Amino acid sequence: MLFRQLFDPQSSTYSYLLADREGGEAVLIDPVFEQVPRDSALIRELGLTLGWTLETHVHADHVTGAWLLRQRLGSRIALAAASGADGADRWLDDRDTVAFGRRFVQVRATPGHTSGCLTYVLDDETMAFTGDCVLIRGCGRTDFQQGDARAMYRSVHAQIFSLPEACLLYPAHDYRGLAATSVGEERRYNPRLGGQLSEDDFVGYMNNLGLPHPRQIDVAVPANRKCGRIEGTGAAAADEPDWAPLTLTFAGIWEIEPHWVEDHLREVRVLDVREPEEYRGPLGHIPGALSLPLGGLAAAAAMLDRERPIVAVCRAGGRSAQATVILRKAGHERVANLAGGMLRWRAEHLVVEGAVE
Ligand SMILES: N[C@@H](CCC(=O)N[C@@H](CS)C(=O)NCC(=O)O)C(=O)O
Ligand SMILES: [Fe+2]
Repeated sequence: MLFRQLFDPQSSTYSYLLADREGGEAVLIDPVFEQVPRDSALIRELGLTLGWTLETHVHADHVTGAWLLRQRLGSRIALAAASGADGADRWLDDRDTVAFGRRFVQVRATPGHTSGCLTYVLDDETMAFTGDCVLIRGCGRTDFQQGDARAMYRSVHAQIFSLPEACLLYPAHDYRGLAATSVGEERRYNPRLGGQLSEDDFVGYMNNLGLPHPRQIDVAVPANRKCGRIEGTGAAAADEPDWAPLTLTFAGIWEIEPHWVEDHLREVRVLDVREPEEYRGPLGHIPGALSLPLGGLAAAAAMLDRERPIVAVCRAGGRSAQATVILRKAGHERVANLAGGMLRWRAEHLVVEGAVE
């Protein structure tokens, strides 16, 4: 199985990508709206097909990426029947299973933080995704969204602490940068729920947390009750370039396909950041490309005109990726890296000047 833990620093949210390596079918637990470009890039680069997005609950602190991922990747949305949300493709109940290829997760109803909270347990019980029920040495708050401390205590003991000791637990958040825990550890050391602590001890603890409400609650809850559908944004996030069909890589670089560049050579400024001898060398260069080696780019960036978008190119696409970072820092917004550099340009037999055949 393929497994990735992904983090959204704004809301301290973890999303989890699980996939069957053989057929590439994947599920993504708790995607974050702003991270949809990143997560889509990873799914594409790993060659996966996203079958389902699975919500552990209606979040109060960030908007889910479920709806946007359905728009872009055709994934389907599943969450608890008890969540009270609208617009899902499947409504989940306790002990349902959701398959991805030959693998599946089992659904466990773990109300307490909200009345519609779910924990997803991997088929072999080696991992469980607890949402805001069990956190690492903590638990989700119970003071809004039909939160109920008694229900949470019972959920944790019946549905999570009953899993094998070695089962790893992955929460929806961690505010200290910790990544995972295990059933055995939390049974012993969870300061609210572990050891000999009783239900009444737990309720006393939870009634005295005194936490401020999440900053995003007024935006997040209404949006998440519609599975992350936000009116007015269409399918595109605000900061996505529209001057060409660019692709964001998981490394965070906006790339452009060589064929598009050849068809639009007059509309862009091609910036060749190789050394002068490479520019004049056997690979040749793109007609009209301006030679400006990477080492001198930061100093010269301000002088480049902003009329045309810039396409950076080098031998294989590595130095030019760094060039796009430098150009953006210098205030150029319409910038892209030529995917695969001159090597791919030549392999695709595109127009070239000064090459040795
Ligand atoms: N400072 C965070 C607070 C987030 C928050 O309250 N998180 C909820 C989960 S939605 C929680 O249960 N937190 C438990 C805790 O902070 O101990 C924000 O504004 O987003
Ligand atoms: Fe939450």
